[in-house]
Amino acid sequence: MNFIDEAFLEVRAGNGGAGASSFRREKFIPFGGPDGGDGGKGANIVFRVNRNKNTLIDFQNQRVFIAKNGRPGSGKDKSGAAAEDLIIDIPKGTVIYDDISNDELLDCCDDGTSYVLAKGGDGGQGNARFKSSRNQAPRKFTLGFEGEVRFIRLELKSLADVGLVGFPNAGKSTFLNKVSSAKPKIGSYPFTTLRPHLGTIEGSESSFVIADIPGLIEGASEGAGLGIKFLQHISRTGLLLIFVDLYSSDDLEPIDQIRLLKNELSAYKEDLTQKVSWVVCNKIDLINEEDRMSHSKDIQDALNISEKDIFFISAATGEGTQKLLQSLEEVISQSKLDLT
Ligand SMILES: Nc1nc2c(ncn2[C@@H]2O[C@H](COP(=O)(O)OP(=O)(O)OP(=O)(O)O)[C@@H](O)[C@H]2O)c(=O)[nH]1
Ligand SMILES: [Mg+2]
Repeated sequence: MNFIDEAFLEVRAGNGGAGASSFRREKFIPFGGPDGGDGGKGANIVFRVNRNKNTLIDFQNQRVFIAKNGRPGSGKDKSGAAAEDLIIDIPKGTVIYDDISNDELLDCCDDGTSYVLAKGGDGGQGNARFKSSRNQAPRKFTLGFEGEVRFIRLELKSLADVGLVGFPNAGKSTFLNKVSSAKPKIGSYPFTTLRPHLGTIEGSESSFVIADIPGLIEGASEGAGLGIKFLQHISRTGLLLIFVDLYSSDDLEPIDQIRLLKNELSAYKEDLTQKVSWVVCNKIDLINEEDRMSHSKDIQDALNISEKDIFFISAATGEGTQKLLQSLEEVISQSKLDLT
């Protein structure tokens, strides 16, 4: 299945039904008076968060949504029926923008919540409403009001606690496979991962979610490789793990990998270098203890990072991963506590 994380829609709420112009006509009642009822309200366009959806792919086929109009009023003081709301299901984590002003309209984070995005027009008034002492037989009625029309852009942003960033082949997917039940594809070639994957980690006391996204390369912000569009999926995470390949086939030293990755992160529209980030040096099974120590020292000196923010792991064998997960669980549960 394709993974689509952006969609452009036109939504048109229903118009209100017209009021009626009608007079009572009954035997033996010569001046029956006006009895035209009001029109019904047009349908709202409602967006509803649906936990069973995880992509915006449905909106590839349908981009225009038109809700029903309210029914017109009729004689005998009958109001027209209001039209039923048009409900559009979207995945949790969708952010809705006005595509014309670019304003953020809604951030749909909570399951099951519904939002009225375009209001249906009110119904018009029937002639019964215009009766007065001076005009006992008005013919006047009003048309219904038009429903709101909106041009919107949907952006799906994953709701993960931790994001993995690194060059292709650094072992991000291998790590997520090892520590969660998510099964992103692993490959010894670059860009094995083509879309974000989320994995839930069951810690000793609480659980949290890690997002694995496609690898970044130098120039990604200018479109190289798969670009930096996928960074939207880590833009809400509280913490980033910068994955470093200790056995890089490009012979890029860990500090150079980190610098290049940070350049790309800073080019994203929400400067992601402002986030808390830890360095995860992967593939320790392929290097000796001495090299490990010297890499640790180089990274600390060159990037002014404290030793506790650098982790050495082997995603393949699992060495070091438990310590990393425990530290993640601690800071995440702490930050959740701070928020409440
Ligand atoms: N020896 C060793 N190999 C590893 C380790 N972690 C990953 N690999 C190998 O590195 C290659 C790339 O792993 P992936 O997990 O697909 O890398 P990725 O970072 O997800 O790559 P992209 O999806 O392309 O961005 C695979 O051949 C893995 O088997 C490790 O800890 N030790
Ligand atoms: Mg991958």
